[in-house]
Amino acid sequence: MLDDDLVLERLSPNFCKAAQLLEKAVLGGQKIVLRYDKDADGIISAIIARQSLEALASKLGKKIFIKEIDASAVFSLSEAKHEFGLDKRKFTLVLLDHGVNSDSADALDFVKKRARIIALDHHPLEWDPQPKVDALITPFIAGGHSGYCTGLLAFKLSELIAPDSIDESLAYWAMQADKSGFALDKEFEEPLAIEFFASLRRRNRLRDYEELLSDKRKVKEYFDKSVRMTNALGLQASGLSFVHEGKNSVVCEIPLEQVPSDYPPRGRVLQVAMAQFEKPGVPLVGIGYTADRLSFRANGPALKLHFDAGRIIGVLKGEFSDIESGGGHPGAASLKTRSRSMQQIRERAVELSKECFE
Ligand SMILES: [Mn+2]
Repeated sequence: MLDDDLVLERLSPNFCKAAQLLEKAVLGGQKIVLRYDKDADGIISAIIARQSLEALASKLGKKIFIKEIDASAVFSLSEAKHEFGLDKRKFTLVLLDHGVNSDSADALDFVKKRARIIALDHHPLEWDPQPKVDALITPFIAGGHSGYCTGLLAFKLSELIAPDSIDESLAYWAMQADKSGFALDKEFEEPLAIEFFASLRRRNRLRDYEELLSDKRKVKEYFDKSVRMTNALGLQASGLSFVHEGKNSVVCEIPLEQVPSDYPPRGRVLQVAMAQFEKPGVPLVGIGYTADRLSFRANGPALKLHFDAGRIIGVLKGEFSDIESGGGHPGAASLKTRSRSMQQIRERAVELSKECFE
């Protein structure tokens, strides 16, 4: 997979370091903790990690001790204390699809005293986490971009520790889930089915996901349910939208308050809602909002004209001091704020978006 890719080639020493550490951990009978973000990319990369580690262990004739933790995208100090405070023996922690943003610094410091840390992540880096971890695999230290999703990174690592142990499809599902440019054109049902399944129960084991993936009927059922749910909420939201039609662009404000906080992802509901205002070749920007969150999505023609949602979020952060966090890419970005100012932020977001097409 992507054998001549320059970014992956530049990351090769990091991949090797991670592979060495994992091999050492398996040989030494050390516990390995897989801590993964609970979205399709995170879950899939954890499945890849577990399967390849098991293959490695059986190749080495060793027993393996894997602990799974499904997590939110943030790794806080209190979580680190709760999860690892009682660990006396050295272990190896693999962070998948989260954990190297600066918010995680204290957690990393806490864990580093008792563990070797390997981090695979593809979220934009606003600082250098390398001193805090033992092996860092992120496209952003090698001139890459977030299209190198964690499922892809985990697959490349599996090629080192246990070649041919992993079904390539897993990596392609992850790429589709995270809208990577490396994804195949074919639309798979598995990514949505995995996310839907993840939302059903507070805690699933990786084995439960593997079981789901081996049951094509269940995959189809969950996929259909997910699509129906997202479409219904999206249509409802589009009916409540406020649409600004410019001469050569459309910007719409879409309320997402009625979307449950756990599922489906608001971004996907926003996509469905804004698609109702799509006109062929016309730049379209959707601004979804709740009381404290605002997110952007842009269509292809808008991106062609260099619309950049991440840049607009940057401008808004400069103008509104009560925006707590925010960022993203040209086509998808979001921010979180204290609710009082949302009305003004929304107005300004519309203004800045329209300006891009004048
Ligand atoms: Mn991801």
